Amino acid sequence: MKLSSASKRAENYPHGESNWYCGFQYTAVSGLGYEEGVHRRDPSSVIEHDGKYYVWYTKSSGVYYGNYTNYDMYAKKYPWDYADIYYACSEDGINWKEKGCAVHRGGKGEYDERTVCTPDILEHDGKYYLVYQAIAQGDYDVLGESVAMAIADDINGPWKKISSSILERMDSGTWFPESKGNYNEDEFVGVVHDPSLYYFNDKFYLYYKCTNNFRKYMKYAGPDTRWGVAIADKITGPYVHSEYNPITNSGHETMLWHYDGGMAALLNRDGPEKDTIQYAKDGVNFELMSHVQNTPQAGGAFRGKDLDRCPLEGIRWGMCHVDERGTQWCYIMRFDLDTRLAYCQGLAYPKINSESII
Ligand code: AAL
Repeated sequence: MKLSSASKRAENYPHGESNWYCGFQYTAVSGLGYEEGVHRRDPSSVIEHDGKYYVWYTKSSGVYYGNYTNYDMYAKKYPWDYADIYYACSEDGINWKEKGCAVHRGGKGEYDERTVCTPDILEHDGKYYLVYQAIAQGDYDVLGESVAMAIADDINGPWKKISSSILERMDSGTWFPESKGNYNEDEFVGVVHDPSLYYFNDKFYLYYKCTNNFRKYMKYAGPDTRWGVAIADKITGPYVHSEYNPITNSGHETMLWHYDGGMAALLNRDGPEKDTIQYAKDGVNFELMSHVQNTPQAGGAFRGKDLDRCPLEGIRWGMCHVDERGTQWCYIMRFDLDTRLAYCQGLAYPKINSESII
């Protein structure tokens, strides 16, 4: 008998713990579902307050022109262009009621005049912090977004914006010093997308998508998107880009959770390690833990308590979006760990009764 390469690999691949493996199922929701003429997308994490769940998301209306606009730089370019941040609340995570606008775009000449989108929420020391993408008026792809923050004492607002952005993108082409030979700097696009904020080891960790290199499409099993992290002592900053950025080689929208004194992360959609769950004891150096199936797009997980019950407790359920480019309107759904594929011992995952549409 001989041992094949695959069998040799299997000996230590990846960590062999089945309770990191899972799949996902999807449920249509009311209140945030498909609506002609309206985009709702990029939901935040879900948090609970007084027995109700809350979620924030990008909302905009009208058709958008993508990269085909030749070339009115003021035309709505993306579904998240000319957007505001809305929020909704629910008693069961399925029937949602839109409560209104949480954060509006800024006024003329302000750094967030053109759009505010893709929020995430952190509740910390009795206050609420929204982090989100913001961009000034001008040529969307040339300007690029920054990360902004708004703070509220009450979950329903009012939200007070910090006067300037809390994070700017890094200069293009400076993040891959050792791979200059095979990485064309001209094609590298540094961004600060999908901000997600956590209180970790007495500091604030702001994770984000740090590259968005669609021109290298499919080179690394999909668009070359990766994540970065910026760390601050105070929640309002200053946030300092980690020297280790990019800290992932894959993943589109960020979704992370606390587990066992470290940070767990689900990397979706793009890159050689797409659709994997990874774990970093220090929040920076991520190791592959499992391959997962049917991952949520732009997921925002419920930030529950007792996350140490099992590795996947932090993504037991949440909200995500459906974005069918072209003619469709973006909308929000609920995701749940697939009960058949979540091997988390001793934990009863909820059964969803409503119609599952994916
Ligand atoms: C999303 C996210 C960010 C991008 C855009 C809106 O899926 O990656 O938020 O900027 O698309």
